[in-house]
Amino acid sequence: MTDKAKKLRGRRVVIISNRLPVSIFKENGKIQINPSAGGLATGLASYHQENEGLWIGWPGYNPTTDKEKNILKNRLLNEFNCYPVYLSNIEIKKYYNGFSNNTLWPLFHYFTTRCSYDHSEWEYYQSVNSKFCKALLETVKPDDIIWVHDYQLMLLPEMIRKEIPEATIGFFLHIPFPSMEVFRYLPWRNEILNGVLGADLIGFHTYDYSRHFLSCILRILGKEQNYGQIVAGDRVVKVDTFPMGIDAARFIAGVASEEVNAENDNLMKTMKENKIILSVDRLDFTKGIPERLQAFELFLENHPDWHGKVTYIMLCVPSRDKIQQYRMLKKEVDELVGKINGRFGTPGWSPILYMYRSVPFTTLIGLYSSADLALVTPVRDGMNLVSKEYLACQGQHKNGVLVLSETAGSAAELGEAIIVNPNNVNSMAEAIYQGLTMPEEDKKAALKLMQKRIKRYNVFRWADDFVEQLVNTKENQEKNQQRLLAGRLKQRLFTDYQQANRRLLLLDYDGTLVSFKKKPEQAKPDQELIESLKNLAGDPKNRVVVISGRDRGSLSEWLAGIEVDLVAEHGIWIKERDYPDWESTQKGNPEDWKSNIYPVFEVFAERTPGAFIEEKSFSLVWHYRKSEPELGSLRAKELMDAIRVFLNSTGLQVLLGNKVVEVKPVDINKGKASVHWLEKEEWDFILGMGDDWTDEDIFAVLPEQAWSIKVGFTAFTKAHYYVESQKAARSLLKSLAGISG
Ligand code: GDG
Repeated sequence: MTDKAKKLRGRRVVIISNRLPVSIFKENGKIQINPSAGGLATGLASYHQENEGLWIGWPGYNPTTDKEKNILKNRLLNEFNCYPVYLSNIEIKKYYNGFSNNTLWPLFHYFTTRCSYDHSEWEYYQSVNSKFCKALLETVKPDDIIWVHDYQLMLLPEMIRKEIPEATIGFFLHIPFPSMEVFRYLPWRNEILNGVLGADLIGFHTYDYSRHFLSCILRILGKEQNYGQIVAGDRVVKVDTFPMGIDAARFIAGVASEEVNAENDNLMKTMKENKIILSVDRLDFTKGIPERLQAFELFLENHPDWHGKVTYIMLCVPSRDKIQQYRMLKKEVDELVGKINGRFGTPGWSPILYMYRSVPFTTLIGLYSSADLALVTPVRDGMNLVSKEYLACQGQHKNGVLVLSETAGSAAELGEAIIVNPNNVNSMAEAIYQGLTMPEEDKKAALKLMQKRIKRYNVFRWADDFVEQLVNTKENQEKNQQRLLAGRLKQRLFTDYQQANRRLLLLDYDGTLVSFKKKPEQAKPDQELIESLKNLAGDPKNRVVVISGRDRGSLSEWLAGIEVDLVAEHGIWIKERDYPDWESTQKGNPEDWKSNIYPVFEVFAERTPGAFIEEKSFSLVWHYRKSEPELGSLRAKELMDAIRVFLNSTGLQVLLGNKVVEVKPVDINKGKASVHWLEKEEWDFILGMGDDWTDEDIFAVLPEQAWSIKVGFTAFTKAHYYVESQKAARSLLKSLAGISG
């Protein structure tokens, strides 16, 4: 455990997932509490036991009386550190079998034609998520670290955030996050994304899933990311990759135990000299079971010399059998197994030994340790812990081979396995042959490398890593919070302003005074803004400068009659309030360079739907606000690279602004323009406010004691303070105007 994680010992980790790590059963009228099956429950249970946190979830059983509910609640709390959320039959039908497993599960695994989009199931999904939220509120303590798990509870982070704004919340998705093209099918896509964004840290098994999520956040919610950081209100939310591990030591110790050795001896007696192929999965359409059976059949067909010498033990754990599609899959698998055994079996040999049930842990690791080859070939799988568990159990009795599907999350870490396309039956059949005939040294070498990784990044490292990053993210947020211009800080600004006699206000226009519009010419000031600026500029103690990248014409027209100073085209033109005319800070003829650059801009505009060119007297601007955001930013970067070649020793520069690429003379920037006013007088109050990269030049030239204010949060700025939105910037100016008036 890392030092940082040790420091967290004082804080309790509260895990919330659909299922508890233990399930309640009633057998012959007696209550039994057993460990739950499934990747999340088995993987995290070891971590939970070690940390003595709290786990909130459904125990798989619904007590009928309040008395029974309380008795079981107390037992779960005292014996297992678990807190139950009881779900009614209709809730299980609609929220669990319905929206979770009939909508999100198939959609996130790319089975789009299996998805149902049922409004009443969506309503239950919402109400059950709020039921989990209520359960948390009943038991949460102020310093708890809350860790929400998986696709059944994607609305929960936002719900908790509303109730406890300062809470530390992590969210981890155990299944794949699909690409934008698939995710967008979901009618409630915005709600799901916003739900998850209530967390401070959002984790996925692989980089691809993180990438898909960030792309959806950009293209559906319009939120940009910066190194996996997204601004949600006044919080920076972090998205990152944490490939889940297993409790490797538990498996390794298990293999050495007497109980498992006895199981192995029995198995070996039945199997004689036969090689054992093994697969272990929940019976689910994502696991590629029919395709795998077809591959085994083809292997037997192609390699008759292996008949009677190999047995495929197929362990399928019953799953979601209330759903029609799962019952149909069960029928298909039963028939395929019957067909293959009927076709190749002999009185002394059944090619497939099919178990449709759950087995005890010792039997499971007995199977893992004695199998010569494991077939893990899901069509899609978030991670797949079975592949790691199998490897952990190998090496003591045998050096087994792993045949692994490229679409399992674990394939990203287990590159030494025989990697297959789960839909390519031919290549899977060949992989079985290759695995069974592989030289011992090759098997051993591959196994060693993979085992080393599995032991190192185990489930404890994984969970500590997540929790540590969550706490770091929260600490960073708190630091940022101190820079938010609100409360006492805002009051101090007002007092400073009130007490000053010579005040300078340097204000950006688009994104600061007015919101962004699809067309630049639509950004006219409204009456409220005109009033605020008139009041501010009318105060004899004030000098108000509007510093914009816009052309002279628009600024003169829109701000006519207000006593403000103006800067156009980032400082190419200056108009002081007491003079009627604009003055140029530039010499030379811009047409010379424009004729070279314009055609390049044009080519990129043609290749990028929605992009267009704006020509100003001393600069050229390529806008992509109306383009598809990912294509736009890709093209913007390409355009910058293409332009740079022309700019060598021309005295020009290319800048990436807010959805614009701009070429203009090097010595022009808003900072230089600001200096013009900064040097005019001994100011005793200076405020600079802007939202864009180009406004960073203003912040850079302001003296230390000035109020430099970024509009909208970003982790990377030279400004000392920030306001959360353009609306907040306007409201701040209105308050200052009120003090003036
Ligand atoms: C989800 C994601 C992701 C299976 N049969 C028995 C048994 N198991 C245990 C295995 C393993 C777990 O169940 C299955 O885990 P997987 O990871 O393979 O798959 P899912 O249940 O679909 O889990 C998956 C996982 O969450 C974690 O993030 O990897 O992608 O779909 O631990 O050992 N255990 C016992 N008897 C059995 O018969 N005792």
